Amino acid sequence: MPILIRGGTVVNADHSVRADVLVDGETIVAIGTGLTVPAGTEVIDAGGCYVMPGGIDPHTHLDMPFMGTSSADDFETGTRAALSGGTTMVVDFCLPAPGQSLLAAYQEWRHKGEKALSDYGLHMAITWWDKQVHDEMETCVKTYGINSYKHFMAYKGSLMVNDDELFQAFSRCAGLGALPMVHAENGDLVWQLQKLYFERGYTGPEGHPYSRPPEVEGEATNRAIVIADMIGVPLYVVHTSCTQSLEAIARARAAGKRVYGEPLVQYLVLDESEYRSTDWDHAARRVMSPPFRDKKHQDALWAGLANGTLQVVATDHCSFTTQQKRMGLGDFRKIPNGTAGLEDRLPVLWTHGVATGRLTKEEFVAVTSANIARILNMYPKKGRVAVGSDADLIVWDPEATKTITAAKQFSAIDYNVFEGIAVTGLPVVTVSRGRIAWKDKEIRLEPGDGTYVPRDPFPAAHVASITWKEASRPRPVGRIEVTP
Ligand code: DUC
Ligand code: ZN
Ligand code: ZN
Ligand code: ZN
Repeated sequence: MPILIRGGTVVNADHSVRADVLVDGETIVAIGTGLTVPAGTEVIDAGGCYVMPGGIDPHTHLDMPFMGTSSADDFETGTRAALSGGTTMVVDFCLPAPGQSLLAAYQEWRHKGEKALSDYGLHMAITWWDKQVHDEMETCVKTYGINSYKHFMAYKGSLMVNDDELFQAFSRCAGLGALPMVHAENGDLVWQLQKLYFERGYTGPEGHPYSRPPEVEGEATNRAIVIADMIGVPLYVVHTSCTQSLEAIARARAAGKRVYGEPLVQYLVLDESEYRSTDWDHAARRVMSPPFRDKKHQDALWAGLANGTLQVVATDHCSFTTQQKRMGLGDFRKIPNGTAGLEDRLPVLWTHGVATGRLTKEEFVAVTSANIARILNMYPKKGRVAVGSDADLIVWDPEATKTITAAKQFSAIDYNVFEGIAVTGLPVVTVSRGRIAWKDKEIRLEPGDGTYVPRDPFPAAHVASITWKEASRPRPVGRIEVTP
Protein backbone atom coordinates (compact mmCIF):
# COMPACT_ATOMS: atom_id res chain seq x y z
CA MET A 1 0.00 0.00 0.00
CA PRO A 2 1.41 3.47 -0.86
CA ILE A 3 2.24 5.69 2.12
CA LEU A 4 2.08 9.49 2.30
CA ILE A 5 4.04 11.11 5.11
CA ARG A 6 2.40 14.49 5.36
CA GLY A 7 3.23 17.80 7.01
CA GLY A 8 6.75 17.11 8.23
CA THR A 9 10.17 18.63 7.58
CA VAL A 10 12.42 16.45 5.46
CA VAL A 11 15.92 16.44 6.94
CA ASN A 12 18.88 15.29 4.87
CA ALA A 13 22.57 15.64 5.68
CA ASP A 14 22.85 18.73 3.48
CA HIS A 15 19.56 20.56 3.95
CA SER A 16 16.04 20.51 5.34
CA VAL A 17 12.76 21.44 3.68
CA ARG A 18 9.06 21.33 4.54
CA ALA A 19 7.63 18.63 2.25
CA ASP A 20 5.46 15.55 2.05
CA VAL A 21 6.98 12.21 1.08
CA LEU A 22 5.18 9.63 -1.04
CA VAL A 23 6.30 6.03 -0.88
CA ASP A 24 5.15 3.38 -3.32
CA GLY A 25 6.58 -0.12 -3.36
CA GLU A 26 10.06 -0.15 -1.90
CA THR A 27 11.09 3.36 -2.84
CA ILE A 28 10.32 7.04 -2.43
CA VAL A 29 8.42 8.16 -5.53
CA ALA A 30 7.71 11.84 -4.84
CA ILE A 31 8.68 14.64 -2.46
CA GLY A 32 6.88 17.98 -2.42
CA THR A 33 3.64 19.67 -1.50
CA GLY A 34 0.22 19.09 -2.97
CA LEU A 35 1.25 15.66 -4.27
CA THR A 36 -1.32 13.57 -6.11
CA VAL A 37 -1.67 10.33 -4.24
CA PRO A 38 -3.04 6.99 -5.48
CA ALA A 39 -6.32 5.68 -4.06
CA GLY A 40 -5.83 3.60 -0.91
CA THR A 41 -2.74 5.51 0.23
CA GLU A 42 -2.10 5.31 3.97
CA VAL A 43 -1.54 8.80 5.33
CA ILE A 44 0.83 9.40 8.22
CA ASP A 45 0.64 12.77 9.91
CA ALA A 46 4.16 14.10 10.49
CA GLY A 47 3.13 17.56 11.73
CA GLY A 48 5.83 18.93 14.07
CA CYS A 49 8.12 16.03 13.15
CA TYR A 50 11.26 15.50 11.09
CA VAL A 51 11.30 12.97 8.28
CA MET A 52 14.82 11.55 8.10
CA PRO A 53 16.63 8.66 6.46
CA GLY A 54 16.49 5.56 8.65
CA GLY A 55 19.56 5.01 10.77
CA ILE A 56 22.30 2.70 9.51
CA ASP A 57 24.40 0.98 12.16
CA PRO A 58 27.53 -0.28 10.44
CA HIS A 59 28.91 -2.07 13.48
CA THR A 60 26.92 -4.92 15.01
CA HIS A 61 27.75 -8.45 16.14
CA LEU A 62 24.49 -10.39 16.08
CA ASP A 63 24.58 -14.09 16.95
CA MET A 64 28.38 -14.03 17.00
CA PRO A 65 30.42 -16.82 18.59
CA PHE A 66 32.89 -14.99 20.82
CA MET A 67 34.86 -15.64 24.02
CA GLY A 68 33.36 -19.06 24.62
CA THR A 69 29.74 -18.05 24.08
CA SER A 70 27.55 -16.35 21.46
CA SER A 71 26.18 -12.83 21.54
CA ALA A 72 22.62 -12.86 22.87
CA ASP A 73 20.83 -10.79 20.23
CA ASP A 74 20.45 -12.51 16.89
CA PHE A 75 19.26 -10.99 13.61
CA GLU A 76 15.65 -11.24 14.79
CA THR A 77 15.86 -9.58 18.20
CA GLY A 78 18.65 -7.26 17.05
CA THR A 79 16.86 -5.86 14.01
CA ARG A 80 13.58 -5.61 15.95
CA ALA A 81 15.39 -3.51 18.54
CA ALA A 82 16.96 -1.50 15.72
CA LEU A 83 13.66 -0.69 13.98
CA SER A 84 12.00 0.37 17.23
CA GLY A 85 14.83 2.87 17.66
CA GLY A 86 14.74 4.20 14.10
CA THR A 87 17.58 2.14 12.60
CA THR A 88 16.55 0.51 9.32
CA MET A 89 19.81 -1.20 8.36
CA VAL A 90 22.65 -2.92 10.18
CA VAL A 91 25.98 -4.01 8.75
CA ASP A 92 27.22 -7.04 10.67
CA PHE A 93 30.53 -8.93 10.59
CA CYS A 94 31.04 -12.42 9.17
CA LEU A 95 33.61 -13.95 11.50
CA PRO A 96 35.14 -17.11 9.98
CA ALA A 97 35.95 -19.79 12.56
CA PRO A 98 39.65 -20.75 12.60
CA GLY A 99 40.44 -22.28 9.21
CA GLN A 100 36.91 -21.81 7.90
CA SER A 101 36.59 -20.70 4.29
CA LEU A 102 35.45 -17.09 3.91
CA LEU A 103 32.83 -18.33 1.47
CA ALA A 104 31.41 -20.72 4.05
CA ALA A 105 31.43 -17.97 6.68
CA TYR A 106 29.51 -15.72 4.29
CA GLN A 107 26.89 -18.47 3.75
CA GLU A 108 26.64 -19.01 7.49
CA TRP A 109 26.01 -15.32 8.14
CA ARG A 110 23.48 -15.12 5.33
CA HIS A 111 21.67 -17.99 7.01
CA LYS A 112 21.69 -16.13 10.34
CA GLY A 113 20.39 -13.08 8.45
CA GLU A 114 17.32 -14.95 7.17
CA LYS A 115 15.65 -13.94 10.47
CA ALA A 116 16.26 -10.23 9.99
CA LEU A 117 13.26 -7.89 10.07
CA SER A 118 15.27 -5.01 8.55
CA ASP A 119 17.77 -4.76 5.72
CA TYR A 120 21.30 -5.81 6.50
CA GLY A 121 24.73 -5.95 4.94
CA LEU A 122 27.92 -7.76 5.86
CA HIS A 123 31.59 -7.01 6.38
CA MET A 124 34.12 -9.86 6.48
CA ALA A 125 36.72 -10.30 9.22
CA ILE A 126 40.26 -11.32 8.25
CA THR A 127 41.74 -13.14 11.25
CA TRP A 128 44.67 -14.92 9.59
CA TRP A 129 46.37 -14.69 6.21
CA ASP A 130 47.04 -17.35 3.59
CA LYS A 131 46.55 -17.93 -0.12
CA GLN A 132 43.01 -19.19 0.31
CA VAL A 133 41.97 -16.01 2.14
CA HIS A 134 43.67 -13.94 -0.57
CA ASP A 135 41.78 -15.79 -3.30
CA GLU A 136 38.41 -15.93 -1.58
CA MET A 137 38.36 -12.18 -0.92
CA GLU A 138 37.80 -11.71 -4.64
CA THR A 139 34.61 -13.80 -4.63
CA CYS A 140 33.42 -11.97 -1.52
CA VAL A 141 33.87 -8.61 -3.25
CA LYS A 142 32.71 -9.49 -6.75
CA THR A 143 29.97 -12.03 -6.06
CA TYR A 144 28.82 -11.48 -2.48
CA GLY A 145 28.86 -7.68 -2.33
CA ILE A 146 31.23 -7.42 0.64
CA ASN A 147 33.38 -4.34 0.12
CA SER A 148 34.78 -3.94 3.64
CA TYR A 149 37.19 -6.10 5.67
CA LYS A 150 37.69 -5.95 9.40
CA HIS A 151 41.04 -6.64 11.07
CA PHE A 152 41.49 -7.13 14.81
CA MET A 153 44.78 -5.73 16.12
CA ALA A 154 43.82 -7.13 19.56
CA TYR A 155 42.51 -10.46 20.93
CA LYS A 156 45.94 -12.10 20.85
CA GLY A 157 45.73 -15.84 20.40
CA SER A 158 42.38 -15.77 18.62
CA LEU A 159 41.36 -12.96 16.27
CA MET A 160 44.47 -10.80 16.25
CA VAL A 161 46.49 -10.24 13.07
CA ASN A 162 50.04 -8.85 13.01
CA ASP A 163 51.55 -6.13 10.83
CA ASP A 164 52.63 -8.60 8.11
CA GLU A 165 49.08 -9.80 7.81
CA LEU A 166 47.67 -6.28 7.89
CA PHE A 167 50.00 -5.26 5.08
CA GLN A 168 48.97 -8.19 2.91
CA ALA A 169 45.26 -7.93 3.61
CA PHE A 170 45.22 -4.13 3.11
CA SER A 171 47.10 -4.60 -0.19
CA ARG A 172 44.50 -7.09 -1.31
CA CYS A 173 41.73 -4.65 -0.34
CA ALA A 174 43.42 -1.98 -2.46
CA GLY A 175 43.52 -4.30 -5.44
CA LEU A 176 39.87 -5.26 -5.11
CA GLY A 177 38.48 -1.84 -4.30
CA ALA A 178 37.55 -2.82 -0.76
CA LEU A 179 37.80 -0.79 2.43
CA PRO A 180 40.00 -2.12 5.26
CA MET A 181 38.68 -1.57 8.77
CA VAL A 182 40.57 -2.00 12.04
CA HIS A 183 39.83 -2.73 15.65
CA ALA A 184 42.79 -0.69 16.81
CA GLU A 185 44.32 -1.77 20.10
CA ASN A 186 47.87 -3.08 20.55
CA GLY A 187 47.01 -6.69 21.37
CA ASP A 188 50.49 -7.63 22.64
CA LEU A 189 50.43 -4.78 25.13
CA VAL A 190 46.87 -5.60 26.20
CA TRP A 191 47.93 -9.20 26.79
CA GLN A 192 50.87 -8.12 28.96
CA LEU A 193 48.83 -5.57 30.90
CA GLN A 194 46.03 -8.05 31.52
CA LYS A 195 48.54 -10.47 33.01
CA LEU A 196 50.19 -7.72 35.07
CA TYR A 197 46.98 -6.40 36.60
CA PHE A 198 45.48 -9.83 37.15
CA GLU A 199 48.63 -10.93 39.00
CA ARG A 200 48.49 -7.78 41.10
CA GLY A 201 45.06 -8.87 42.28
CA TYR A 202 42.83 -6.82 40.01
CA THR A 203 40.65 -9.77 39.09
CA GLY A 204 37.29 -7.98 38.80
CA PRO A 205 35.92 -5.77 36.01
CA GLU A 206 37.98 -2.81 37.28
CA GLY A 207 41.03 -4.57 35.80
CA HIS A 208 39.54 -4.36 32.31
CA PRO A 209 40.07 -0.61 31.65
CA TYR A 210 43.50 -0.70 33.36
CA SER A 211 44.63 -3.32 30.86
CA ARG A 212 43.40 -1.39 27.82
CA PRO A 213 44.47 2.25 28.32
CA PRO A 214 43.93 4.87 25.61
CA GLU A 215 47.63 4.78 24.70
CA VAL A 216 47.35 1.23 23.31
CA GLU A 217 44.47 2.35 21.12
CA GLY A 218 46.29 5.47 19.93
CA GLU A 219 49.39 3.45 19.04
CA ALA A 220 47.45 0.86 17.07
CA THR A 221 45.38 3.50 15.27
CA ASN A 222 48.52 5.29 14.18
CA ARG A 223 50.17 2.02 13.11
CA ALA A 224 47.17 0.99 11.01
CA ILE A 225 47.15 4.43 9.40
CA VAL A 226 50.83 4.12 8.51
CA ILE A 227 50.33 0.64 7.03
CA ALA A 228 47.32 1.81 4.99
CA ASP A 229 49.33 4.81 3.82
CA MET A 230 52.25 2.63 2.67
CA ILE A 231 49.76 0.89 0.41
CA GLY A 232 47.70 3.95 -0.40
CA VAL A 233 44.37 2.47 0.64
CA PRO A 234 41.66 4.24 2.67
CA LEU A 235 41.12 3.07 6.26
CA TYR A 236 38.10 2.90 8.55
CA VAL A 237 38.85 2.85 12.27
CA VAL A 238 36.01 1.24 14.22
CA HIS A 239 35.04 2.23 17.77
CA THR A 240 37.23 5.30 18.19
CA SER A 241 37.06 5.93 21.93
CA CYS A 242 39.79 8.34 22.92
CA THR A 243 41.77 11.49 22.17
CA GLN A 244 44.89 9.49 21.24
CA SER A 245 43.09 7.70 18.43
CA LEU A 246 41.18 10.81 17.34
CA GLU A 247 44.44 12.76 17.06
CA ALA A 248 46.02 10.07 14.88
CA ILE A 249 42.98 10.23 12.58
CA ALA A 250 43.01 14.04 12.53
CA ARG A 251 46.72 14.11 11.59
CA ALA A 252 46.14 11.62 8.79
CA ARG A 253 43.18 13.54 7.40
CA ALA A 254 45.07 16.83 7.59
CA ALA A 255 47.74 15.15 5.42
CA GLY A 256 45.10 14.22 2.85
CA LYS A 257 44.68 10.56 3.76
CA ARG A 258 41.26 8.99 3.55
CA VAL A 259 40.88 7.78 7.12
CA TYR A 260 37.48 7.48 8.75
CA GLY A 261 36.65 7.29 12.47
CA GLU A 262 33.65 5.84 14.25
CA PRO A 263 32.89 6.69 17.88
CA LEU A 264 30.18 4.65 19.59
CA VAL A 265 27.21 6.34 21.23
CA GLN A 266 28.24 4.58 24.45
CA TYR A 267 31.60 6.42 24.48
CA LEU A 268 29.88 9.77 24.00
CA VAL A 269 27.79 9.53 27.17
CA LEU A 270 29.10 6.77 29.46
CA ASP A 271 32.49 6.78 31.14
CA GLU A 272 35.09 4.75 32.95
CA SER A 273 33.59 5.34 36.40
CA GLU A 274 31.05 2.61 35.54
CA TYR A 275 33.83 0.04 36.08
CA ARG A 276 34.41 1.26 39.62
CA SER A 277 30.93 0.21 40.74
CA THR A 278 31.01 -2.09 43.75
CA ASP A 279 28.27 -4.12 42.05
CA TRP A 280 30.19 -6.75 40.02
CA ASP A 281 27.29 -7.28 37.60
CA HIS A 282 26.92 -3.55 36.94
CA ALA A 283 30.59 -3.19 36.03
CA ALA A 284 30.84 -6.46 34.06
CA ARG A 285 27.79 -5.59 31.96
CA ARG A 286 29.75 -2.58 30.71
CA VAL A 287 32.91 -4.50 29.83
CA MET A 288 33.62 -3.98 26.16
CA SER A 289 36.72 -3.22 24.14
CA PRO A 290 37.94 -0.57 23.89
CA PRO A 291 36.48 0.28 27.33
CA PHE A 292 34.53 3.38 28.28
CA ARG A 293 37.01 6.22 28.87
CA ASP A 294 37.55 9.02 31.32
CA LYS A 295 35.04 11.86 30.77
CA LYS A 296 37.75 14.14 29.37
CA HIS A 297 37.78 12.15 26.12
CA GLN A 298 34.11 12.81 25.43
CA ASP A 299 34.39 16.51 24.55
CA ALA A 300 37.08 15.66 22.01
CA LEU A 301 34.89 12.98 20.39
CA TRP A 302 31.93 15.38 20.17
CA ALA A 303 34.19 18.00 18.62
CA GLY A 304 35.53 15.41 16.18
CA LEU A 305 32.01 14.67 15.02
CA ALA A 306 31.12 18.33 14.61
CA ASN A 307 34.29 19.17 12.66
CA GLY A 308 34.19 16.08 10.45
CA THR A 309 37.27 14.27 11.78
CA LEU A 310 34.88 11.49 12.81
CA GLN A 311 32.08 10.58 10.44
CA VAL A 312 29.92 7.85 11.96
CA VAL A 313 28.28 7.08 15.30
CA ALA A 314 27.77 3.32 15.70
CA THR A 315 27.13 0.91 18.58
CA ASP A 316 29.32 -2.22 18.21
CA HIS A 317 26.11 -3.90 19.42
CA CYS A 318 27.37 -7.17 20.93
CA SER A 319 25.04 -8.06 23.76
CA PHE A 320 25.53 -10.64 26.51
CA THR A 321 23.16 -11.49 29.35
CA THR A 322 24.21 -11.11 32.98
CA GLN A 323 24.51 -14.88 33.11
CA GLN A 324 26.98 -14.81 30.21
CA LYS A 325 28.94 -11.95 31.76
CA ARG A 326 29.38 -14.08 34.90
CA MET A 327 31.64 -16.41 32.90
CA GLY A 328 34.27 -13.91 33.99
CA LEU A 329 33.65 -14.07 37.76
CA GLY A 330 37.11 -14.19 39.33
CA ASP A 331 38.92 -13.26 36.09
CA PHE A 332 38.00 -10.11 34.18
CA ARG A 333 39.79 -11.49 31.10
CA LYS A 334 36.97 -14.01 30.68
CA ILE A 335 34.06 -11.56 30.82
CA PRO A 336 32.54 -11.64 27.32
CA ASN A 337 33.33 -8.25 25.78
CA GLY A 338 30.42 -6.27 24.46
CA THR A 339 27.56 -3.87 25.10
CA ALA A 340 24.22 -3.25 23.39
CA GLY A 341 23.00 -0.01 21.86
CA LEU A 342 21.03 -0.62 18.65
CA GLU A 343 17.71 0.40 20.16
CA ASP A 344 18.96 3.52 21.88
CA ARG A 345 21.61 4.96 19.54
CA LEU A 346 19.41 7.55 17.84
CA PRO A 347 17.45 8.82 20.86
CA VAL A 348 20.57 9.03 23.04
CA LEU A 349 22.54 10.81 20.31
CA TRP A 350 19.69 13.23 19.66
CA THR A 351 19.29 13.99 23.36
CA HIS A 352 22.99 14.48 24.07
CA GLY A 353 23.92 15.84 20.65
CA VAL A 354 21.15 17.77 18.94
CA ALA A 355 19.16 18.88 21.99
CA THR A 356 22.35 20.23 23.60
CA GLY A 357 23.43 22.07 20.45
CA ARG A 358 26.55 19.94 19.84
CA LEU A 359 25.17 18.71 16.51
CA THR A 360 22.68 20.14 14.06
CA LYS A 361 19.82 17.91 12.95
CA GLU A 362 21.49 17.67 9.54
CA GLU A 363 24.76 16.56 11.17
CA PHE A 364 22.72 14.00 13.10
CA VAL A 365 21.53 12.54 9.78
CA ALA A 366 25.10 12.63 8.48
CA VAL A 367 26.61 10.67 11.37
CA THR A 368 23.75 8.19 11.81
CA SER A 369 23.04 7.41 8.16
CA ALA A 370 24.30 9.43 5.19
CA ASN A 371 28.06 9.31 5.84
CA ILE A 372 28.25 5.56 6.29
CA ALA A 373 26.04 5.04 3.24
CA ARG A 374 28.66 6.99 1.27
CA ILE A 375 31.65 5.26 2.87
CA LEU A 376 30.20 1.81 2.19
CA ASN A 377 29.14 2.80 -1.33
CA MET A 378 25.38 2.45 -1.02
CA TYR A 379 24.42 6.11 -1.30
CA PRO A 380 21.87 7.46 -2.25
CA LYS A 381 19.97 4.16 -2.30
CA LYS A 382 20.49 4.34 1.47
CA GLY A 383 21.18 7.38 3.64
CA ARG A 384 19.03 9.93 1.84
CA VAL A 385 15.41 10.99 1.58
CA ALA A 386 15.21 11.41 -2.20
CA VAL A 387 13.07 10.25 -5.10
CA GLY A 388 14.35 6.83 -6.14
CA SER A 389 15.99 6.07 -2.79
CA ASP A 390 14.87 3.09 -0.73
CA ALA A 391 11.95 4.06 1.48
CA ASP A 392 13.87 3.64 4.75
CA LEU A 393 12.49 6.53 6.75
CA ILE A 394 11.83 7.71 10.25
CA VAL A 395 9.22 10.16 11.43
CA TRP A 396 11.05 11.75 14.33
CA ASP A 397 9.22 13.60 17.07
CA PRO A 398 11.78 15.91 18.70
CA GLU A 399 9.46 16.47 21.68
CA ALA A 400 8.64 12.83 22.48
CA THR A 401 10.23 11.57 25.68
CA LYS A 402 10.88 8.33 27.51
CA THR A 403 13.16 6.95 30.16
CA ILE A 404 15.28 4.07 28.91
CA THR A 405 14.70 0.85 30.78
CA ALA A 406 15.50 -2.81 30.15
CA ALA A 407 11.96 -3.64 31.28
CA LYS A 408 10.61 -2.25 28.00
CA GLN A 409 13.35 -3.05 25.51
CA PHE A 410 13.32 -5.40 22.52
CA SER A 411 16.88 -6.61 22.96
CA ALA A 412 17.17 -10.12 24.39
CA ILE A 413 19.29 -9.13 27.38
CA ASP A 414 18.21 -8.44 30.95
CA TYR A 415 19.73 -4.98 31.49
CA ASN A 416 20.51 -1.80 29.60
CA VAL A 417 23.70 0.25 29.96
CA PHE A 418 21.60 3.40 29.46
CA GLU A 419 19.09 2.41 32.17
CA GLY A 420 17.41 5.46 33.71
CA ILE A 421 18.58 7.95 31.08
CA ALA A 422 15.73 10.22 29.98
CA VAL A 423 15.68 10.87 26.25
CA THR A 424 13.87 13.55 24.27
CA GLY A 425 13.44 12.80 20.56
CA LEU A 426 12.06 9.45 19.40
CA PRO A 427 11.00 7.74 16.18
CA VAL A 428 7.19 7.62 16.18
CA VAL A 429 7.10 5.78 12.85
CA THR A 430 9.81 3.73 11.13
CA VAL A 431 9.37 2.76 7.48
CA SER A 432 11.59 -0.03 6.16
CA ARG A 433 11.75 -0.54 2.37
CA GLY A 434 8.32 0.95 1.97
CA ARG A 435 6.62 -0.96 4.79
CA ILE A 436 5.60 0.41 8.15
CA ALA A 437 7.93 -1.30 10.59
CA TRP A 438 7.19 0.60 13.80
CA LYS A 439 4.11 2.63 14.70
CA ASP A 440 2.03 3.17 17.85
CA LYS A 441 4.92 1.60 19.77
CA GLU A 442 4.45 -1.69 17.96
CA ILE A 443 6.66 -3.62 15.56
CA ARG A 444 4.78 -4.49 12.38
CA LEU A 445 7.38 -6.54 10.49
CA GLU A 446 8.18 -10.22 10.81
CA PRO A 447 11.44 -12.18 10.87
CA GLY A 448 12.47 -12.71 7.26
CA ASP A 449 11.13 -9.36 6.03
CA GLY A 450 14.66 -7.98 5.85
CA THR A 451 16.73 -8.06 2.66
CA TYR A 452 20.47 -8.54 2.23
CA VAL A 453 22.07 -5.47 0.63
CA PRO A 454 25.19 -6.25 -1.45
CA ARG A 455 27.61 -3.40 -2.07
CA ASP A 456 29.81 -2.64 -5.06
CA PRO A 457 33.55 -2.09 -4.70
CA PHE A 458 34.62 1.19 -3.19
CA PRO A 459 36.00 3.38 -6.00
CA ALA A 460 38.28 5.46 -3.79
CA ALA A 461 40.23 2.37 -2.77
CA HIS A 462 41.41 1.98 -6.36
CA VAL A 463 41.95 5.68 -6.88
CA ALA A 464 44.03 6.04 -3.75
CA SER A 465 46.27 3.11 -4.54
CA ILE A 466 46.80 4.23 -8.13
CA THR A 467 47.56 7.80 -7.04
CA TRP A 468 50.07 6.50 -4.57
CA LYS A 469 51.83 4.42 -7.18
CA GLU A 470 51.85 7.09 -9.85
CA ALA A 471 52.44 10.34 -8.12
CA SER A 472 51.78 11.27 -4.55
CA ARG A 473 54.64 9.64 -2.71
CA PRO A 474 58.35 10.23 -3.28
CA ARG A 475 59.71 7.02 -4.70
CA PRO A 476 63.11 5.57 -3.89
CA VAL A 477 65.83 6.95 -6.13
CA GLY A 478 67.30 4.56 -8.69
CA ARG A 479 69.69 1.83 -7.71
CA ILE A 480 73.19 3.18 -7.27
CA GLU A 481 75.91 1.29 -9.11
CA VAL A 482 78.99 1.02 -6.95
CA THR A 483 82.22 0.49 -8.83
CA PRO A 484 85.42 -0.53 -7.12
N1 DUC B 1 34.67 -5.46 21.24
C1 DUC B 1 33.67 -5.81 21.99
O1 DUC B 1 33.52 -5.24 23.06
N2 DUC B 1 32.85 -6.78 21.57
C2 DUC B 1 32.93 -7.39 20.32
C3 DUC B 1 34.23 -7.27 19.69
C4 DUC B 1 34.98 -6.10 20.11
O2 DUC B 1 35.92 -5.73 19.47
ZN1 ZN C 1 19.50 -20.73 5.28
ZN1 ZN D 1 36.22 -4.30 17.89
ZN1 ZN E 1 32.89 -4.81 17.00
